[in-house]
Amino acid sequence: MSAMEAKSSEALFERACRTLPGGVNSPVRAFKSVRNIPVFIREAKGAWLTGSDGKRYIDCIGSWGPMILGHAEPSVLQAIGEAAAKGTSFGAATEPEIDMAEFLARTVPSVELSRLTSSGTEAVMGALRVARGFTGRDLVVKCVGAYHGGADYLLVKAGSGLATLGEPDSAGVPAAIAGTTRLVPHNDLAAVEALFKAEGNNIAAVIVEPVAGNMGCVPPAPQWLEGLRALTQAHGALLVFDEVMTGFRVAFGGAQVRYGVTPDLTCMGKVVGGGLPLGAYGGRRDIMSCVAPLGPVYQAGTLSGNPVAVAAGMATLQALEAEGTYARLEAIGASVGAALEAGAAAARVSFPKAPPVQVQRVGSMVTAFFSATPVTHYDEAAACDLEAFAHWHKALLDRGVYWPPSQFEAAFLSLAHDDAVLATMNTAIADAFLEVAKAR
Ligand code: KE4
Repeated sequence: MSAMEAKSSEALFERACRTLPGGVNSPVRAFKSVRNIPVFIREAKGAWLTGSDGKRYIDCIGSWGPMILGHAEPSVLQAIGEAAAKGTSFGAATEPEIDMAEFLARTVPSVELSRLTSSGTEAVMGALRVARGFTGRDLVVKCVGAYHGGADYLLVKAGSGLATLGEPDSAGVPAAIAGTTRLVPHNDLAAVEALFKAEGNNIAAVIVEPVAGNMGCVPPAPQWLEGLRALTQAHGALLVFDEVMTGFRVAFGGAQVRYGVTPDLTCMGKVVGGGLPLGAYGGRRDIMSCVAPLGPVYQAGTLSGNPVAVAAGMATLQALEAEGTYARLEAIGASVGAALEAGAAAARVSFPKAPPVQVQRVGSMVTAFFSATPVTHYDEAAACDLEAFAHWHKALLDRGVYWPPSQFEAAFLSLAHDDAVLATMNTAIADAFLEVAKAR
């Protein structure tokens, strides 16, 4: 333990709740859905987090995706230091922003022009405003259970009446705004087809997480992405891939490379910022030419393209371009996926009443669903045994593994999860399943 004295998460959480809503700056961090209090983190290195009390954890969240190289990676820290030494923000054009735009144009199939933002939410808002401006249409289609950041018209749930009509899913979202969104079940092409038949001439865009991560990890059903590509093309709507989570996570260049489907617009965040605030949206030249000051769609940001964030992002992306990176990430993901399946199976052999588990994984993002059947859309995720998940999450935490505190999130592994880390982690996974099974 360094010179800093140990501080319990309990004490820090109590103090935080006096001046921060719910004690956090983003809801999922509050551990509410696992009925626990958040672990306050003091520092991190590689695959390891150190709590405010000095306890160490193997990190399976990676700041919700960005830390794919591992924490405090030397090349990233050096890039940040060198950039910051030249000044942290100019609010002016800089060459590093051109370097990043050229990198994205070279590596992401859908991107010819791109605009940098400071978050994934802003990237999505920019992309969908461009889609509406380019098509002159108002409606946006999203999947039930998908999360695309905090824009009002995306914080919607399926209406009880018209199954597809968006209703506010957060206080403060006017019904009129939610009403510009239509909802379809994830992986349900027939539902999208029906919607286009009914309102196709007013649909500006379909936005999708090509691999859903915000209902837990749900891979695209066969022909789902291809079908969306064809339907949007046929009806003059734009296909928007929200690759904030999957971009440079499931493949170099994103899910559009992994699945061979090229959208009209792509939203990025997380990994492209290397742990600093940076998002991006980009696409076909004719579409992105709508963006101000070139075109009539306004979108701006004081810190957009911030030189320190761009430095962190570029260092991360350049490291990911190294030969063998994604083979290594696949092997790491496969090791954890196998440990999850083996641990759950062994627990059921010892205790037949143990809750059933479905492991769903794409590359280095993975979810253990406490479900007897595979999860292909949100309703099936919502039917999971959330009690069992919460118990399992705490059992992992007690064994030093920091897993996403929600059944509806994906775990993210990093290149720093080496064989020694995986051995420790996979043992904890097996023991946690046994603990849950015994309690049944
Ligand atoms: P940000 O505004 O949080 O950078 O990105 C929003 C966003 C957009 N699209 C997708 C597919 C996303 O997953 C996200 C953000 N993801 C969540 C985790 N599920 C971020 C964690 C949080 O909200 O604290």
